[in-house]
Amino acid sequence: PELQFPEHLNCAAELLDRHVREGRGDRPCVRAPGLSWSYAQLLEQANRIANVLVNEMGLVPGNRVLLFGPNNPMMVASWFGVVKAGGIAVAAMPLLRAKELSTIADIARISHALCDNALRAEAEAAMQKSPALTQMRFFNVPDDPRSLEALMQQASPDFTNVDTAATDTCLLGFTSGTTGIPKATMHFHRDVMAVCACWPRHVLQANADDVFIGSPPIAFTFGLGGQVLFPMSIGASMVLLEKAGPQQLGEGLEQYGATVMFTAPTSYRAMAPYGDRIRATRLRKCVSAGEALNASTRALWKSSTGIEIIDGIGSTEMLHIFISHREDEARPGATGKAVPGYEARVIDEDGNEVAAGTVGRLAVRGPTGCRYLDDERQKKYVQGGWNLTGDAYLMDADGYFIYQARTDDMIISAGYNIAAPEVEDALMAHEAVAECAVIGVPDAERGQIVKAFIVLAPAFKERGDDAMAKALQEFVKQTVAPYKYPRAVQFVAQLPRTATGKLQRFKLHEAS
Ligand code: 3UK
Repeated sequence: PELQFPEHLNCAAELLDRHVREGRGDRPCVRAPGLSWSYAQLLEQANRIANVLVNEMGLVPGNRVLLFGPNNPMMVASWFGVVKAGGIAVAAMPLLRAKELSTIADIARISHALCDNALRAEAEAAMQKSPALTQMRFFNVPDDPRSLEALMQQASPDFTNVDTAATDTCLLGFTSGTTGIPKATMHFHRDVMAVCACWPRHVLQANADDVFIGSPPIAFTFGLGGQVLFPMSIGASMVLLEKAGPQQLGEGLEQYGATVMFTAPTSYRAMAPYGDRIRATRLRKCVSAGEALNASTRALWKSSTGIEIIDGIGSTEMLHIFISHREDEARPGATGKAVPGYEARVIDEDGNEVAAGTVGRLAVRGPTGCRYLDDERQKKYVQGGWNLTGDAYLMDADGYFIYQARTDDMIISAGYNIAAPEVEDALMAHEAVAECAVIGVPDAERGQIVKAFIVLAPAFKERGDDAMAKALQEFVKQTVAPYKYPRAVQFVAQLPRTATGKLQRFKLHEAS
């Protein structure tokens, strides 16, 4: 890929202003319930916000700006307003509460905030706790002269973008905290353009007529890329849904004629029963990331909708997807190959590449990479120029990367290495299992034993007894090596998850 960037680069100018300058201002850009903005209209909103930030809120380049709201047009306009003004966008998950928000505000030294009025109470409580956060305005407020919209009306629709360096930071991403502590990573204007030039161009291969839709929050770099940056990098359009559960996504496909969808494996499973309705929509490309896509979910979606899912592993640290595959290269159970522009390999504890077929630690490098605010963490994550993502992978003889587990989720029982997700996949194939999570728990004899937490499917809700546990154990022994079966089984009503839907295994460890 062409990854040479000029010394001066503002990614907002490339993703937004460029389309208007080159005559595509009337093309559709943002769709949401009751709203449709062209590129020119989004540009005007973003320019007004940039003017408010600079003239009314005293923003100077380098200030960190909290963006707090669900996926809606004002969130996107605000993101571009901040970046145009040379600020650093720090988007936070709408589910966060005041305490978590103020932690983020303190770690990121946030001074300014643009928040959705629906989240006003939490935002204001966070402001009380974080003294550096002094400037806050709310959007989506009807008839309030102090609202962001009211200030925007007074502001000029023109704005000269701040002449940022390609290596100036434009966003801070917070990891979702599967281990409990949020970590902040920096990304430059150049990084945003680099991710647009790699995976979307070489793997996704969408075009300007595509309509993107998806569930991940914009505050999650998966959502920011998939639903905002990637469509805009090719002059396509996005559908923004504040609530994007399986049902809303399905309705969104019908209502807006979306063609490219980004969501996670759980959501594909939930939508799969509605294959006939989905086949009647314009949906043509489906992307899964955030957690491993097992072979059965891939097969289920394919048989239901006719569409082969594009799987991809990405991370907040790397900004977006670095191992993936095109639809026609899909291999059930594999994540894919290194995205053009990136290199990936599997290494041992000493950093040496292991042979094909051997499980080891995933190491990646490319045009984007991890820059934690915290130097100690940084040293652990980036070693010898390679980013260690914390995932256990193996590469097969054909160069496909096959996910095993988070490195911490490899269970060692009586000397055997067992990857938790493999046992989970085996359990998921049983009709009584809606969701499950597997961990290793201490055991005097075997070191660790495999323990499964199981959420039963609605039809089996009342049957969480010993007989069911036994049946599930036998079922697993039929499909994977018997030593991997869960010796302990616990039925639970739900599993602990982060705001991005990731399993919080540490909470299960605590509960065991
Ligand atoms: C796991 C996957 C197997 C893996 C993300 C796409 O998930 C994203 O970022 P996070 O920082 O988490 C990163 C970790 O999640 N993971 C993600 N995708 C897959 N495991 N198969 C996959 N396809 O453990 C990884 O290290 O929350 C995903 C784009 C941007 C992102 N930030």
